Amino acid sequence: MKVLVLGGDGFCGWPCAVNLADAGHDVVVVDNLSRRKIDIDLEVESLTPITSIGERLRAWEQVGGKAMRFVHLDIAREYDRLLELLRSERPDTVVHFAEQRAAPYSMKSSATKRYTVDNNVNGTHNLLAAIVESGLDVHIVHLGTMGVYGYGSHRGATIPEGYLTVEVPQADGSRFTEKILHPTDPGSVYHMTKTLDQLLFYYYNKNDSIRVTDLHQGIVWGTNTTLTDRDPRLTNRFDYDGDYGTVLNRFLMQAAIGYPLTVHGTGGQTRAFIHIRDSVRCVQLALENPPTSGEKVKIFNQMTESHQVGQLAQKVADLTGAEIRYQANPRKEAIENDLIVDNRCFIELGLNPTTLDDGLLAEVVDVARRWADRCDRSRIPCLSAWTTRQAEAIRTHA
Ligand code: NAD
Ligand code: USQ
Repeated sequence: MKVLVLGGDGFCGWPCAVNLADAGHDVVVVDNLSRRKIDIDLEVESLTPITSIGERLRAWEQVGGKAMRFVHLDIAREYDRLLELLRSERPDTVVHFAEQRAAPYSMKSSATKRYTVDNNVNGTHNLLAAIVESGLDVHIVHLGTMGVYGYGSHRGATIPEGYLTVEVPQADGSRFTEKILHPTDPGSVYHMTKTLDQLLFYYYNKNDSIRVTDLHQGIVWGTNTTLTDRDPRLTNRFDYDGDYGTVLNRFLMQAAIGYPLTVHGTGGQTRAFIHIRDSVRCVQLALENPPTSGEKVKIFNQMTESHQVGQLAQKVADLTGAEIRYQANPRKEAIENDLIVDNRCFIELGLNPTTLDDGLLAEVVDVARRWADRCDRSRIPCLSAWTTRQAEAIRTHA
């Protein structure tokens, strides 16, 4: 298959692009390198040293992978070039990772809120409009988030894969049932953009029969896959800072450098997780099992397990002897929540979930130890506060 990987230089996108090329697909990586520029602005770097995109692609070709091409393009701002790219490449599938993906970054300031909305919503809409204008039949595989469902109380209900069957009462006392998009409840401006994406897909699927698979992905942990491990120049990025680092990788990195594990609030927040190797595998499964013509948007919950943040910290502490430090929560989020998730679609397609085993956790700690001297400890605290109230709480507890 001919595949465009939008955002293919990023944490999830790079190992995915390499995996698709290895599976024999004809891959074009499309990225505006904005993630690398944000690192420069934030004065922080991936814990693992990553090479330039050019070097990555040369290395991939040299170690025996099927060559990939690179197109430097901003999908949110360069509509005409995006359309031209679709017309010239005529892809079967576009895998769409190209969004600003950090909730704390999205909540830093009005400027980062506006950038996140402009970038994410325009990027997704440009892609949809360009596919319609091109007249091509392209399958979009989009990386969405479990966060669209929200982390309030689901009162013990299992979160279905995208759609909820509801009963609607009528004036005459009768009821009818309908399958609707699961209500959304975003917890940050970033998460809100993903709920808007979902609506854009719904509309373009209904109006123009665009084929879409929307992957509601949980928090990705781990760093390399067997393919990015093949050569140091292929190494994947490892975000650890307070804006881009995600919780489990942060705990593992903190344990590696002897920094107390930063649990927000009581640690009662439950979240969905998936290892990077499974994330890569899921994207391939989604791409190779497209919706049929006229089928409504396919929504898969791309996660393998749920964990409470405090329990994760305890598990890492037990494994490494790290200390845990409870912090004022910079986010406005439920202190505690349940999270039961249906993920049958991928299991039925053959996903064999990688669970949180000690060996894999230790592997991430080893990677972090190896690059510990690249860590800037001053960048570890999460300082992006959701409201002035949270900002004050962080200041008081500092
Ligand atoms: P990332 O920031 O590492 O990668 C995103 C890539 O997209 C970057 O290389 C960036 O330069 C590029 N990009 C952003 N805006 C662009 C634009 N307008 N035009 C072209 N390129 C652009 O993020 P990631 O962790 O790889 O996440 C990828 C996708 O997966 C995101 O959409 C994110 O919401 C989703 N996701 C990530 C996680 C996670 O834990 N990392 C979990 C669930 C969902
Ligand atoms: N948390 C801590 N300590 C930390 C960092 C985070 O306790 O040092 C807590 C947060 O308060 C939150 C939870 O851990 O309750 C998860 O935070 P996170 O930064 O790991 O994840 P999140 O902000 O939800 O975002 C990440 C990705 C995003 C993706 C999302 C999937 O950055 O792109 O969409 O995970 S999900 O969480 O399922 O919505």
